Amino acid sequence: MSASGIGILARRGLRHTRGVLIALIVGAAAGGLAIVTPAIAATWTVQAGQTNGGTTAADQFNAAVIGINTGDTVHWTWFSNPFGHEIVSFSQTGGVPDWQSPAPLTGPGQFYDHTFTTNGTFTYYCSIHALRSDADPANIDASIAAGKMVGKITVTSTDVGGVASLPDAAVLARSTTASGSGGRSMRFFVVAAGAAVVTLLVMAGWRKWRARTADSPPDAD
Ligand SMILES: [Cu+2]
Repeated sequence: MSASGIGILARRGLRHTRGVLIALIVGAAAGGLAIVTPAIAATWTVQAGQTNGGTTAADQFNAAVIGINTGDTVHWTWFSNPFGHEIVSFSQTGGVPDWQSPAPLTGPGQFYDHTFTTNGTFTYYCSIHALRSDADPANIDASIAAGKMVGKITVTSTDVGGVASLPDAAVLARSTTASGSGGRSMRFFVVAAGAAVVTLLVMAGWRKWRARTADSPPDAD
């Protein structure tokens, strides 16, 4: 093989190494995004025994209508009424509620948590102050308007950089935990910054590759 042939092979090898390096960097950035994005789930606090949309004692849920992301947790806490509030899902399997607090919440510090892992609209009621039929999806909006102790949760999947719809944002601003809302902004920031880095790397790699292809001597041997 001629000296120039070896030179061309060496150049090709160098180009190949750079291509692999750029691919590794892009892959690592994309992998980082995949790891960061699903790790953050929010917790939404709903006060049991507080006026819907208000701050005073009442046999209602303070955030009767909320929108959350798949994987988020709703955290019901006792606010008022020593007779207690029992959180029960409208949906049932074989006559048994799909989820419910193990016992009524009857005093300060008592809570019930449920994590929503599938998309959909979920309704629930306090079995001490409302009827199951009040939480029927056909009646839920009228029941909430009438001040009954029922609630509705809309769960939507998380798109990259997206957040859940917030149908009752004014109430949620008051009842959402700081870590929840902070987590959302941070997740959006990380995804946006990561996407920008990946785009820049791909553009730089493409430009370099084109420049080198144009410069290369023709394969004469
Ligand atoms: Cu109740």
